[in-house]
Amino acid sequence: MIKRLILFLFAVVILFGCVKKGEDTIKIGIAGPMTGDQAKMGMDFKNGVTLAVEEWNNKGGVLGKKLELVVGDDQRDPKQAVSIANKFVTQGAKGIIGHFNSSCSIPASDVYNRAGIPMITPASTNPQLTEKGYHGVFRVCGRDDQQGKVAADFITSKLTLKKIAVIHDKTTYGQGLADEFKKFLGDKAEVVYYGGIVQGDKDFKTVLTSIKEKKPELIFFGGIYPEGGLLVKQSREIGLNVPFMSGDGVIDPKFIEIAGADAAEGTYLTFSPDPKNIPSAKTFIEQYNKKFGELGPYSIYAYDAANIMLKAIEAAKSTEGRAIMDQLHALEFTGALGNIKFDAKGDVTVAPYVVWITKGGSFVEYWKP
Ligand code: ABU
Repeated sequence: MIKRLILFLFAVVILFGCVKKGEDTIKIGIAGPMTGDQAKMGMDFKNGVTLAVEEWNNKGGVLGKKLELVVGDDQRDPKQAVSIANKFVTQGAKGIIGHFNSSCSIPASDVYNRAGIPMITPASTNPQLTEKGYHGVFRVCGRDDQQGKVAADFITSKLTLKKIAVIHDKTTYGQGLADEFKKFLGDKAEVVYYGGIVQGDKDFKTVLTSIKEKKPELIFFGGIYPEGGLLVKQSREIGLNVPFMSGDGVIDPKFIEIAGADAAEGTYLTFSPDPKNIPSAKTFIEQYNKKFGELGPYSIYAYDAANIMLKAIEAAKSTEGRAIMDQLHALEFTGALGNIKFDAKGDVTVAPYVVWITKGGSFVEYWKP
């Protein structure tokens, strides 16, 4: 009997200890590809969110509690993303920053929605994410129906090209962006080739040779930098020297590294304007450079997304999911990128896409619609 009582008391002490420990911090999940060929994107997210969380913790945290980051590596795999999402739920995360790939954010958002946990993605641009009508799903980036239109307008009105080859990587983002681009081209240009490649493949010379036979004036690619870089490199190697254009999934120094600076010269990319020209981004950039080096394309988006989530928790005076979501919908946030306000779907009210060009081994802003 006494033995049983001791065991019972021991269990109560352990249980109490766990609950107490869990209540000491507010957990924020950060999800993206932390390993594999897109790890640079995951690490950019993690760095941006880490900086935000450290700043809040140095000021005492939120609601009198310190913040604790829990990191999930989805390896850009939708199944892994769902598993990470379920793990965050079990761990008691109160807000999620992620994921990077739309193909991960969309299925993971089903899990967060069921669990009543708000998520803000810094980078998932596929329209379907916020078209599901989930109250707690937000993005601080734009959408591919906005980005695809800017790319199509640039090609038809600025470059005035008429014969376009369109390639995508068969992912939700890549194919989605290619389709939006094609839709906005309409009858202003002829799509002489349309087809998909497989993410992770390394040799695209067969498909590029087929494209060369169609004599396109430009190749548009919907996908991410590992394949984007190889497509540019290999198209130059087979003598296919037409301009190459892609979207925000390609605008990272890794693209130039993979393609080679000479091959990448003159490639066009749609993305938002350079944060270096945004006065409110100055302090963030200095701090980030000091701690992590050069900004990645989505580092500042991850930083703002984390700050927005934390401000919403503070304004809600609660870590209850619905209360945080309501604040995310109601508030206007002033971040490193400037003012951010979400519409009823959870999209940003302003998404200013511009066209960039690769010049001398760097990216520079080139054209504004
Ligand atoms: N938007 C760039 C790549 C991430 C994604 O939407 O899949």
